[in-house]
Amino acid sequence: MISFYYAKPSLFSRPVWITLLEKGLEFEPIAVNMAKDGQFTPEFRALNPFCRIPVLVDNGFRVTESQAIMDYLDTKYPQPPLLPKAAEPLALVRMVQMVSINELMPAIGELLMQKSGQQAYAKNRGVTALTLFAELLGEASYFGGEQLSLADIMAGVLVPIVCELGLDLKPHPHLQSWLDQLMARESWQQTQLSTAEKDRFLRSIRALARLWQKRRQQRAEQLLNPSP
Ligand SMILES: N[C@@H](CCC(=O)N[C@@H](CS)C(=O)NCC(=O)O)C(=O)O
Repeated sequence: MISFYYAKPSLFSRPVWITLLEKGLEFEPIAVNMAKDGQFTPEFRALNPFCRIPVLVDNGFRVTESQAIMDYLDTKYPQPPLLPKAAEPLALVRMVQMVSINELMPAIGELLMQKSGQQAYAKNRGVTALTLFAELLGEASYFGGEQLSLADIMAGVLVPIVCELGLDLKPHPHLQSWLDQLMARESWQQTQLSTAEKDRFLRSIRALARLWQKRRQQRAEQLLNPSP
Protein backbone atom coordinates (compact mmCIF):
# COMPACT_ATOMS: atom_id res chain seq x y z
CA MET A 1 0.00 0.00 0.00
CA ILE A 2 1.20 3.52 -0.82
CA SER A 3 0.77 6.22 1.85
CA PHE A 4 1.03 9.80 0.63
CA TYR A 5 1.63 12.51 3.26
CA TYR A 6 0.61 15.84 1.84
CA ALA A 7 -1.26 19.11 2.32
CA LYS A 8 -3.67 20.31 -0.34
CA PRO A 9 -2.23 23.85 -0.77
CA SER A 10 1.37 22.56 -0.83
CA LEU A 11 3.02 23.25 -4.20
CA PHE A 12 5.56 20.51 -3.53
CA SER A 13 2.83 17.96 -2.74
CA ARG A 14 0.57 18.60 -5.71
CA PRO A 15 2.99 17.37 -8.43
CA VAL A 16 3.42 14.08 -6.53
CA TRP A 17 -0.35 13.80 -6.14
CA ILE A 18 -0.84 14.40 -9.88
CA THR A 19 1.84 11.77 -10.64
CA LEU A 20 0.00 9.21 -8.49
CA LEU A 21 -3.26 9.99 -10.30
CA GLU A 22 -1.71 9.96 -13.78
CA LYS A 23 -0.24 6.52 -12.99
CA GLY A 24 -3.66 5.33 -11.84
CA LEU A 25 -2.17 4.11 -8.54
CA GLU A 26 -4.17 3.32 -5.43
CA PHE A 27 -2.90 5.24 -2.43
CA GLU A 28 -3.88 6.39 1.02
CA PRO A 29 -3.76 10.20 1.23
CA ILE A 30 -2.71 11.37 4.70
CA ALA A 31 -3.28 15.11 5.17
CA VAL A 32 -0.67 16.81 7.37
CA ASN A 33 -2.08 19.89 9.10
CA MET A 34 0.81 22.33 8.81
CA ALA A 35 -1.13 25.13 10.50
CA LYS A 36 -1.22 22.90 13.58
CA ASP A 37 2.42 21.74 13.44
CA GLY A 38 1.48 18.37 11.94
CA GLN A 39 4.95 18.12 10.40
CA PHE A 40 6.63 18.37 13.81
CA THR A 41 5.07 15.32 15.48
CA PRO A 42 7.53 12.56 16.50
CA GLU A 43 5.78 10.16 14.05
CA PHE A 44 6.23 12.53 11.14
CA ARG A 45 9.77 13.47 12.12
CA ALA A 46 10.62 9.76 11.99
CA LEU A 47 9.54 9.82 8.32
CA ASN A 48 11.30 13.06 7.42
CA PRO A 49 13.88 14.51 9.82
CA PHE A 50 13.53 17.86 7.98
CA CYS A 51 9.80 17.86 8.87
CA ARG A 52 8.62 18.64 5.33
CA ILE A 53 5.92 17.27 3.10
CA PRO A 54 5.48 15.46 0.78
CA VAL A 55 6.54 12.03 1.97
CA LEU A 56 5.63 8.74 0.33
CA VAL A 57 5.78 5.33 1.97
CA ASP A 58 5.38 2.36 -0.36
CA ASN A 59 5.11 -0.98 1.43
CA GLY A 60 7.46 0.28 4.13
CA PHE A 61 9.86 2.03 1.72
CA ARG A 62 9.99 5.74 2.60
CA VAL A 63 10.87 8.49 0.10
CA THR A 64 11.12 12.23 0.82
CA GLU A 65 11.77 15.11 -1.63
CA SER A 66 9.12 15.66 -4.29
CA GLN A 67 11.41 15.09 -7.28
CA ALA A 68 12.85 11.89 -5.80
CA ILE A 69 9.33 10.63 -5.10
CA MET A 70 8.26 11.31 -8.68
CA ASP A 71 11.36 9.53 -10.03
CA TYR A 72 10.66 6.59 -7.72
CA LEU A 73 7.05 6.33 -8.88
CA ASP A 74 8.03 6.51 -12.54
CA THR A 75 10.62 3.75 -12.17
CA LYS A 76 8.61 1.50 -9.90
CA TYR A 77 5.33 1.95 -11.79
CA PRO A 78 6.45 2.59 -15.38
CA GLN A 79 3.02 2.90 -17.04
CA PRO A 80 2.42 5.43 -18.44
CA PRO A 81 6.08 6.55 -18.63
CA LEU A 82 6.62 10.13 -17.47
CA LEU A 83 10.30 10.49 -18.37
CA PRO A 84 11.68 10.25 -21.92
CA LYS A 85 14.59 7.87 -22.50
CA ALA A 86 16.53 9.78 -25.19
CA ALA A 87 19.24 12.18 -24.00
CA GLU A 88 17.89 15.43 -25.45
CA PRO A 89 14.22 15.21 -24.39
CA LEU A 90 15.32 13.91 -20.97
CA ALA A 91 17.68 16.87 -20.52
CA LEU A 92 14.89 19.23 -21.52
CA VAL A 93 12.46 17.65 -19.06
CA ARG A 94 15.01 17.87 -16.24
CA MET A 95 15.79 21.51 -17.11
CA VAL A 96 12.12 22.43 -16.83
CA GLN A 97 11.77 20.56 -13.53
CA MET A 98 14.87 22.26 -12.07
CA VAL A 99 13.95 25.74 -13.32
CA SER A 100 10.48 25.23 -11.83
CA ILE A 101 11.92 24.29 -8.45
CA ASN A 102 14.92 26.64 -8.35
CA GLU A 103 13.53 29.75 -10.05
CA LEU A 104 9.72 29.69 -10.22
CA MET A 105 9.12 28.31 -6.72
CA PRO A 106 11.20 31.02 -4.96
CA ALA A 107 9.68 33.68 -7.23
CA ILE A 108 6.20 32.54 -6.16
CA GLY A 109 7.23 32.69 -2.50
CA GLU A 110 8.55 36.23 -2.90
CA LEU A 111 5.50 37.41 -4.88
CA LEU A 112 3.12 35.82 -2.37
CA MET A 113 4.84 37.39 0.61
CA GLN A 114 4.96 40.77 -1.17
CA LYS A 115 8.29 41.55 0.45
CA SER A 116 9.33 45.04 -0.50
CA GLY A 117 12.56 45.21 -2.48
CA GLN A 118 12.17 41.66 -3.82
CA GLN A 119 9.21 42.11 -6.15
CA ALA A 120 11.15 43.23 -9.24
CA TYR A 121 13.61 40.36 -8.95
CA ALA A 122 10.83 37.83 -8.37
CA LYS A 123 8.85 39.14 -11.32
CA ASN A 124 11.87 39.10 -13.66
CA ARG A 125 12.72 35.60 -12.51
CA GLY A 126 9.17 34.50 -13.33
CA VAL A 127 9.10 36.24 -16.71
CA THR A 128 12.47 34.72 -17.65
CA ALA A 129 11.28 31.23 -16.66
CA LEU A 130 8.11 31.60 -18.76
CA THR A 131 10.11 32.82 -21.76
CA LEU A 132 12.48 29.87 -21.42
CA PHE A 133 9.57 27.43 -21.07
CA ALA A 134 7.94 28.84 -24.23
CA GLU A 135 11.21 28.40 -26.11
CA LEU A 136 11.73 24.83 -24.82
CA LEU A 137 8.15 23.80 -25.55
CA GLY A 138 8.26 25.17 -29.10
CA GLU A 139 5.23 23.78 -30.94
CA ALA A 140 5.25 20.42 -29.09
CA SER A 141 2.28 19.20 -27.06
CA TYR A 142 4.42 18.47 -23.99
CA PHE A 143 7.95 19.22 -22.82
CA GLY A 144 8.99 15.59 -23.34
CA GLY A 145 7.49 15.43 -26.84
CA GLU A 146 4.06 13.95 -27.50
CA GLN A 147 3.54 12.45 -24.03
CA LEU A 148 2.97 14.03 -20.63
CA SER A 149 6.17 14.15 -18.55
CA LEU A 150 7.29 15.12 -15.04
CA ALA A 151 8.27 18.52 -16.51
CA ASP A 152 4.67 19.21 -17.55
CA ILE A 153 3.50 18.15 -14.11
CA MET A 154 5.98 20.37 -12.24
CA ALA A 155 5.67 23.44 -14.46
CA GLY A 156 1.94 22.85 -14.96
CA VAL A 157 1.40 23.26 -11.22
CA LEU A 158 3.52 26.43 -10.86
CA VAL A 159 2.78 28.40 -14.06
CA PRO A 160 -0.91 29.02 -13.17
CA ILE A 161 0.19 30.41 -9.80
CA VAL A 162 2.66 32.93 -11.26
CA CYS A 163 -0.07 33.97 -13.68
CA GLU A 164 -2.48 34.52 -10.78
CA LEU A 165 0.27 36.59 -9.16
CA GLY A 166 0.38 38.98 -12.10
CA LEU A 167 2.58 37.43 -14.79
CA ASP A 168 1.19 37.19 -18.28
CA LEU A 169 1.12 34.35 -20.80
CA LYS A 170 -0.11 36.61 -23.65
CA PRO A 171 3.38 36.74 -25.25
CA HIS A 172 3.36 32.92 -25.31
CA PRO A 173 0.07 31.69 -26.83
CA HIS A 174 1.28 28.10 -27.28
CA LEU A 175 2.35 27.92 -23.64
CA GLN A 176 -1.17 29.12 -22.76
CA SER A 177 -2.72 26.28 -24.86
CA TRP A 178 -0.32 23.79 -23.22
CA LEU A 179 -1.50 25.02 -19.81
CA ASP A 180 -5.19 24.96 -20.77
CA GLN A 181 -5.01 21.33 -21.87
CA LEU A 182 -3.17 20.33 -18.67
CA MET A 183 -5.64 22.12 -16.44
CA ALA A 184 -8.51 20.30 -18.13
CA ARG A 185 -7.04 16.90 -17.18
CA GLU A 186 -8.80 14.93 -14.45
CA SER A 187 -5.61 14.87 -12.32
CA TRP A 188 -5.34 18.69 -12.33
CA GLN A 189 -9.07 19.13 -11.71
CA GLN A 190 -9.05 16.68 -8.81
CA THR A 191 -6.10 18.35 -7.04
CA GLN A 192 -7.13 21.97 -7.66
CA LEU A 193 -7.87 24.17 -4.63
CA SER A 194 -11.44 25.44 -4.58
CA THR A 195 -11.86 29.23 -4.53
CA ALA A 196 -12.73 29.06 -0.82
CA GLU A 197 -9.65 26.92 -0.05
CA LYS A 198 -7.43 29.29 -2.03
CA ASP A 199 -8.83 32.36 -0.25
CA ARG A 200 -8.32 30.67 3.12
CA PHE A 201 -4.74 29.76 2.19
CA LEU A 202 -3.94 33.27 0.94
CA ARG A 203 -5.41 34.79 4.10
CA SER A 204 -3.30 32.50 6.29
CA ILE A 205 -0.05 32.67 4.29
CA ARG A 206 1.59 35.43 6.31
CA ALA A 207 0.61 33.88 9.63
CA LEU A 208 1.85 30.53 8.34
CA ALA A 209 5.16 32.10 7.30
CA ARG A 210 5.55 33.62 10.78
CA LEU A 211 4.73 30.27 12.36
CA TRP A 212 7.29 28.51 10.15
CA GLN A 213 9.91 31.11 11.03
CA LYS A 214 9.27 30.37 14.70
CA ARG A 215 9.41 26.66 13.99
CA ARG A 216 12.75 27.03 12.20
CA GLN A 217 14.23 27.81 15.56
CA GLN A 218 12.53 24.72 16.94
CA ARG A 219 13.82 22.71 13.97
CA ALA A 220 17.35 23.98 14.48
CA GLU A 221 17.24 22.50 17.96
CA GLN A 222 15.60 19.28 16.73
CA LEU A 223 18.20 18.75 14.03
CA LEU A 224 20.89 18.79 16.67
CA ASN A 225 18.87 16.72 19.10
CA PRO A 226 16.72 14.31 17.07
CA SER A 227 15.11 12.49 20.02
CA PRO A 228 11.43 13.54 20.32
N1 LIG B 1 12.64 20.07 -1.27
C1 LIG B 1 11.40 19.62 -0.70
C2 LIG B 1 10.64 20.84 -0.21
C3 LIG B 1 9.38 20.47 0.53
C4 LIG B 1 8.77 21.64 1.29
O1 LIG B 1 9.41 22.69 1.53
N2 LIG B 1 7.52 21.48 1.72
C5 LIG B 1 6.85 22.50 2.49
C6 LIG B 1 5.39 22.54 2.15
S1 LIG B 1 5.09 23.12 0.53
C7 LIG B 1 6.90 22.12 3.96
O2 LIG B 1 6.78 20.97 4.31
N3 LIG B 1 7.04 23.12 4.82
C8 LIG B 1 6.93 22.89 6.22
C9 LIG B 1 8.06 23.48 6.98
O3 LIG B 1 9.03 23.94 6.35
O4 LIG B 1 7.96 23.45 8.19
C10 LIG B 1 10.60 18.82 -1.73
O5 LIG B 1 10.83 19.02 -2.95
O6 LIG B 1 9.80 17.96 -1.34
